[in-house]
Amino acid sequence: MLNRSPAQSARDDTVPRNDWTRAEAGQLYALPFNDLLFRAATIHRANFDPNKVQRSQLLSIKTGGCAEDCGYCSQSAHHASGLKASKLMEVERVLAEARKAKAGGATRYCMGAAWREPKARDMDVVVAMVQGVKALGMETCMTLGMLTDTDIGRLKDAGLDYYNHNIDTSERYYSQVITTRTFAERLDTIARVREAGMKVCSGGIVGMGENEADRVDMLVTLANLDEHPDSVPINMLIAIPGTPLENAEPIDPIDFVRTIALARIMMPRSFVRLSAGRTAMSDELQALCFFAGANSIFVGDTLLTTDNPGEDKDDALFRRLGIEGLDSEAHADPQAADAHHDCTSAADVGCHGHARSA
Ligand code: SAM
Ligand code: DTB
Ligand code: SF4
Repeated sequence: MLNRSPAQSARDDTVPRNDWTRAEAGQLYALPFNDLLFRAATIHRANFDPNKVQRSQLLSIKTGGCAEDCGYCSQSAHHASGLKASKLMEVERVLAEARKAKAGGATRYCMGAAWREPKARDMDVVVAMVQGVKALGMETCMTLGMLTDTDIGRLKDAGLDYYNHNIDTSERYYSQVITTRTFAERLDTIARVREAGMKVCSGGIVGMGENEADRVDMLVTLANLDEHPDSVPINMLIAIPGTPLENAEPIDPIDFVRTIALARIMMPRSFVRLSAGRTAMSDELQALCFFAGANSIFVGDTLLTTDNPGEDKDDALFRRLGIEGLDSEAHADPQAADAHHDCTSAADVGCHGHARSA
């Protein structure tokens, strides 16, 4: 398959597969950059409007003091990042923040808690948050650590759209970064969330000292799940002082774009989210990420505990690139590759016919 022209392969690859081999994915990652980008962009256009990017906003509903030892995280009680821990937020405060996010153009609201797993008594509050944010008409996502089946059922009944649970890196590299839980435990939570019928948001972090094979393997694991995660956040490590990864070697920006492109190719209908690390990225790098298939960013001044570019910078970036925010979530169109003309041809580079809004 890799011997065909990039355009031809891209048209065939718009149908999701879950039988990727590491070798095949590694060959894609190592393609000449222009071939890789052309192929990813072609797949992106066959499934989404290439000029629309979703604005998502994050809120840390419970900050710091986490029992896990994730080497990248400011919120682990194992690291001396200097972060002040706080209790679970009150529902009304969360809703006030969500209203502000909606007014600023965010259509998706993601709430994160620094827990290994929620306690039963926290779940009443968390459920009320989901119900309240849903009632504002926003898409909801939560990331609370590991869940019991009871927790999953309660979140689903509350109307939670997505559950975020990242695999973070390859199985091989995982134990170098986190020792308090296993890769298999992560996959187990993801599988049970999926079985319950909720959408899965799962991705990882690059720039943690992993090698290319680790990045490829992480994406192979995600793409070979029974169903692709509906949403795949790709984070660039924010190296936080006091964490074990504070001095990690930054990833080559070109390799970062390669990772985005590979995620787009292997999971053609998933939202690929350009997540943490944008304060360290130039407009040009972000433009390449959008071209390679990223179609969501986190907006606002802060992510969970770290800085984010903020509204003015992102509005300017979107204007510069002629990108618009998504009003509501656009779904990949399964008929797109067959039902429309060949928008890989030079004459059709502006084709938007393959995207549709829900
Ligand atoms: N405690 C929950 C958990 O770990 O599943 C949810 C919160 S956790 C902060 C959400 C995700 O943010 C992590 O899985 C990781 O991928 C990402 N993240 C955390 N710290 C980061 C950092 N310094 N740089 C980049 N991504 C980071
Ligand atoms: C994800 O993959 N990235 C977001 C979201 N899911 C929860 C979190 C990024 C956190 C960056 C570090 C911080 O702000 O603490
Ligand atoms: Fe805790 Fe999540 Fe941070 Fe890991 S990433 S230390 S589980 S808050």
